[in-house]
Amino acid sequence: MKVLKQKRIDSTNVTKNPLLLEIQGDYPGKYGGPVNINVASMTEEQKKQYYLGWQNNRFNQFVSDLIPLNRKLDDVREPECRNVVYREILPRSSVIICFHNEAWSTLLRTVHSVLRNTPSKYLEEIILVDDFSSFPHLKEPLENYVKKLPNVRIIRSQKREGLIRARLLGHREAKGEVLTYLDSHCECTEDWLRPMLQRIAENPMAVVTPVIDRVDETTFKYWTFSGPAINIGVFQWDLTFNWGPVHRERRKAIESPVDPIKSPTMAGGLFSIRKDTFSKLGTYDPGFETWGSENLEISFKIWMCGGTLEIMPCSHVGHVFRGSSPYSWPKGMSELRTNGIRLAEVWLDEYKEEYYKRLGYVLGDYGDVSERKKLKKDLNCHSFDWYLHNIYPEALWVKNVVIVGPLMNKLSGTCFYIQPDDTLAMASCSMREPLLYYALTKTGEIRIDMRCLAAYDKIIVITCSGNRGIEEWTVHQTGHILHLSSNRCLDLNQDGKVILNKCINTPSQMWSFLRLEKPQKK
Ligand code: UD2
Ligand code: MN
Repeated sequence: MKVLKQKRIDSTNVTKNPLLLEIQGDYPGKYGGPVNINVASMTEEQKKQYYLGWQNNRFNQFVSDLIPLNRKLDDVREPECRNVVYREILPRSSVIICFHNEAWSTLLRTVHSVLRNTPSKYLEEIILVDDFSSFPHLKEPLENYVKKLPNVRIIRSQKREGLIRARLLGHREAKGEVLTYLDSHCECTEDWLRPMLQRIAENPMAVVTPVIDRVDETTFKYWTFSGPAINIGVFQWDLTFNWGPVHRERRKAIESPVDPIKSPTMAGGLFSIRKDTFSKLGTYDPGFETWGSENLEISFKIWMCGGTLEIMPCSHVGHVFRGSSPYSWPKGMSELRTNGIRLAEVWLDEYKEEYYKRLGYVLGDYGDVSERKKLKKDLNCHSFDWYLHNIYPEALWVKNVVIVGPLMNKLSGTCFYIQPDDTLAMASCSMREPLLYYALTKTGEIRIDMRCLAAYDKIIVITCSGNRGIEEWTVHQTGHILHLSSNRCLDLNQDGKVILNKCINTPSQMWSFLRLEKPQKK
């Protein structure tokens, strides 16, 4: 991208609205700083509010409420970003924010941050899509407040649609040439939209995301990622999204800190796309319920059907990441699996087997996907094999798998399990949980996706590094799993801990990969 010296453009459209003016003096959370509170010294009433805030949102609403809606953030961009020359004429964007029972302060801080950091000439409108919330503050109070803001309107679903169909409501209503989606707990930073619009102006099939920074769910501190700390989006074979490092080969293609970074997938919530491009690609599968899979669907589709997906390093938006979802799932968590199966059926070709193995081939009723398959055919899209070879070759390790399945210890009858914090434990083998599925590769790795079982002074799971000294294992007929470089065997001690031990003939050192046979068609 061309970089030249140029004076900064006026980047705000809000100087005349008193609600949007910057607050002077000191206040909690200024410049993205943390807000620490002492719960012990709170009144009983405050404590009640504090715990309720966590319960309703799974983030610290109490702290969010203390921070002004107009808090000023540091300019987190790389210095080079200030010198990028943008086209004078760029397409205008609708900003679509879907929410279900969002807190007042996080929702409106999202809206304020858009208005304060987007020149009005690029902002067609802000559409708030209420996905059938029940919180009273999101009814009339929100309506009255929004009337005082420029260019913001609310549309409401008539029943709980889930975030995917809520986004489709926004897509239908939007007037902008470009659509920019945001979650309802974001904070946009200085000039966040222009880099994305510019990329789309250069290539109408470009889909772009900002760098998604982290607004701490406890203190609301704004943590930014830049340079090598920027991760790309990837996926795992249980069809979940993950962040991944930019490997050396990819890095070579990036010449300057302002260059777009190609990303195999997107996290899902924050991106810009031309409205007609989104339509042409068949938007989202409307059969996706509540949450999940739409992010991988759109990612695969963009790459496989003629588009590009990139992260714009000069565009930064913060998002409150949280550990679990606070809202109800009308049809239960099994929707998540059904979404995944619909995704795999349509887009993964023969690779869907990898996912189904991990589900123990229990697919259930996932509805009709023939329309989606037709769409893929009509768009003349590349195969998933093409996607892997050309867009995400790091995932091709799956072709070298000897066996995949839960790894059971003969003595205990329990299976090896990596807890979400990467520590190891044993668990019931019948638990159908992706973190239970290990793959032995032809090169002697024991993998769970991009992570490898490794041993030096302890046994841990690390991002696979290709370091054979610590990551190479041999599985023997006897069931022994030998760690090659230390010449010791995987063992389960009396406390139920997985350790390395001198190899002897004992059941605690015997392991087997449970085979997951594909059921025969009746
Ligand atoms: C991530 C994405 C999210 C979405 C999801 C997969 C980011 C930062 N977030 O999860 O946008 O792609 O992965 O589906 O990339 N909502 C509704 N109706 C519902 C449920 C949620 O409108 O039934 C809203 C919700 O208020 C929020 C947005 O959808 O604004 C995303 O939900 P989330 O914040 O729980 O998802 P997140 O960030 O964990
Ligand atoms: Mn979110």
